[in-house]
Amino acid sequence: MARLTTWRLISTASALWLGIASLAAANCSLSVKGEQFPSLIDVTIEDLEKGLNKGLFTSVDLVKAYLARIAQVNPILHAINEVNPDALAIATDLDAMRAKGKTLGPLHGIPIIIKDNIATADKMNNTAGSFALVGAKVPRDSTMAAKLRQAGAIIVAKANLSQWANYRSSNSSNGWSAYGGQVTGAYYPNQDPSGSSSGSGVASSIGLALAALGTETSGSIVSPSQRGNLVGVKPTVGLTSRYLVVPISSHQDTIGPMARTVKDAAIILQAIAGRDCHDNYTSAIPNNGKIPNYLAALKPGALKNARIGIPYNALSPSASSIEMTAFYAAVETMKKEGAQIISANFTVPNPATTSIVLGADFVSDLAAYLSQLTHNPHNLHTLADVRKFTQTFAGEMYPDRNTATWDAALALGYNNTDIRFWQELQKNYYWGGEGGLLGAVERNKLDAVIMPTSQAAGRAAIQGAPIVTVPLGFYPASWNVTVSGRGLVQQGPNMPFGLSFLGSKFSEEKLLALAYAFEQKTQVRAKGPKPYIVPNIELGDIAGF
Ligand SMILES: *[C@@H]1O[C@H](CO)[C@@H](O)[C@H](O)[C@H]1NC(C)=O
Ligand SMILES: *[C@@H]1O[C@H](CO)[C@@H](O)[C@H](O)[C@H]1NC(C)=O
Ligand SMILES: *[C@@H]1O[C@H](CO)[C@@H](O)[C@H](O)[C@H]1NC(C)=O
Ligand SMILES: *[C@@H]1O[C@H](CO)[C@@H](O)[C@H](O)[C@H]1NC(C)=O
Ligand SMILES: *[C@@H]1O[C@H](CO)[C@@H](O)[C@H](O)[C@H]1NC(C)=O
Ligand SMILES: *[C@@H]1O[C@H](CO)[C@@H](O)[C@H](O)[C@H]1NC(C)=O
Ligand SMILES: *[C@@H]1O[C@H](CO)[C@@H](O)[C@H](O)[C@H]1NC(C)=O
Ligand SMILES: CC(=O)N[C@H]1CO[C@H](CO)[C@@H](O)[C@@H]1O
Repeated sequence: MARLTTWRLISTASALWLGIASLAAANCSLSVKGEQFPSLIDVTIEDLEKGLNKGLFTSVDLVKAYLARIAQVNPILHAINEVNPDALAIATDLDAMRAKGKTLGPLHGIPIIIKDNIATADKMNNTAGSFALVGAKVPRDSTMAAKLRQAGAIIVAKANLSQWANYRSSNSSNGWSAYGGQVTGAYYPNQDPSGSSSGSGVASSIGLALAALGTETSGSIVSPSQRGNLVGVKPTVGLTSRYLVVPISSHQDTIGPMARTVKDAAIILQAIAGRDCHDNYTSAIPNNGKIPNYLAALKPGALKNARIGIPYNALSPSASSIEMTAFYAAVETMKKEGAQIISANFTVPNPATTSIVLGADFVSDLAAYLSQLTHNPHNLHTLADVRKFTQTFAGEMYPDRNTATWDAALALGYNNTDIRFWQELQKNYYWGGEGGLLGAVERNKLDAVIMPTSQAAGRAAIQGAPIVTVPLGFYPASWNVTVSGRGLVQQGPNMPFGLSFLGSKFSEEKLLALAYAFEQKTQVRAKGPKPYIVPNIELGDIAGF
């Protein structure tokens, strides 16, 4: 009963204040200056580039449209923490450049949203969702923000997230942060958006910008990507710089794109990948740091003769039958496309887990991040300081949302310089290496391993290997709703899920090519059900019909 009421409230609110998809059905606004133009929920970088070059609209129009879309849905979805007060001014400058015939590349003048743990040296805060960091200042842009700007992208907003990238509490919820509230997904009212890049996933899924950046330690890009019917790239640790990104673990953290198409994800990855003297893990990038041309690798025929492994003994026996049925149908599709499907069992299918690596890394890495702040309003230098702040600042909702993850990390009594940490790290490297993904790839000479995205993240997290997730399917429209402790819908009608391609380190070029071929063949995103809530402001509303 309570559930019904909530649903009805949201539906009414959507219809009255926000305009749901059906209100836009006249399609006037899908015309811009007399030309048909795709909806901002479907639009690609190529579409936007064409429209900008033709003069159908400007980047200023684009920013206005996206800001209006954010304003329409954010009171319900809480996907955005802050919008960039300088976005229109930046767009004006980029428009002027374009008018003079100069562009910085395919992202020139394209609005992108970044997760609120990737710092910018501008008016926006970098909070990780915590009041502890509101008002804090960084010495310069994070390398991710700087690279986006160098490529001409407009950072239009910061996305809400599971607070501290889901590294604080044992009883919080996906997508909740003290600073931004509770993110909910766009495919069903009160949908669990998954996390921790929850707002990035929602923003990209309904077009609050062209796409978004997320961060992943274990699952935080691929999981909200699948819940938003998205393509998510979790790059090899070290392909993208973590400089001035609020950390969990230097051994596992990575930053990647969450987009609606493989092509868009590849273009964004191209812009952000690369060596950075501020993050020495990037020195592991092969070929002297030269990044492959990801876009050129995307060929519809890439599945032909590809060697695709399935670690049957590592698939969960309790997995959802809906997801597994779609997974095996995908295997048949790949066979038809000429792929060789190879049984590639892991030698350690069910490794023990350790919380020590992340805990000890966090103690060290958080302190290192805090030490770089040029303004630290609450004078917080260690995890112990942040914990104390969190337990005493009312807005942090302690103890309703506890600090159990930090309590455990501090109870270790050591950090990642201790021999006990290194012993645990070696176990991870074995489980993810020879005993797991990397061993299976090497023994079977695979191009990739595939798994349902719900089961993939941990298999690549512990040794820093890459994953690309693509849309795979949806729960049926008649599916019964299941709800978590904090009232978020876990499974429900039309909720999307994904397929993951996992591979050896720095094999993104290959994984993107396979994901592209699968996407082009199946078109799951385009053919599937639409989100229940979609902003109805389109470019025509801003630039003129
Ligand atoms: C409006 O556009 C959508 C998507 O392009 C299309 O499915 C729908 O049929 C159109 N509606 C009208 C009334 O033209
Ligand atoms: C950043 O936080 C400060 C509060 O310290 C606030 O005044 C400011 O508006 C925030 N910036 C943005 C862009 O929201
Ligand atoms: C990066 O630098 C740190 C400290 O200077 C060092 O401990 C670590 O081994 C280096 N890592 C890599 C991958 O080079
Ligand atoms: C792989 O694991 C599956 C499931 O445990 C098992 O049925 C199969 O025989 C194994 N294959 C090989 C080649 O060992
Ligand atoms: C990490 O542990 C070492 C050895 O105990 C200590 O000297 C150092 O201060 C610790 N660093 C942090 C950030 O806890
Ligand atoms: C979360 O856990 C803390 C104890 O660690 C407890 O006090 C609090 O009530 C819990 N919150 C909920 C909603 O159960
Ligand atoms: C949905 O729930 C109803 C009532 O509990 C049950 O009869 C039905 O079998 C369920 N449907 C599915 C698809 O699980
Ligand atoms: C830009 C925006 O809508 N920010 C909101 C983020 O969430 C907090 C808490 O719900 C609001 O106060 C902000 O206005």
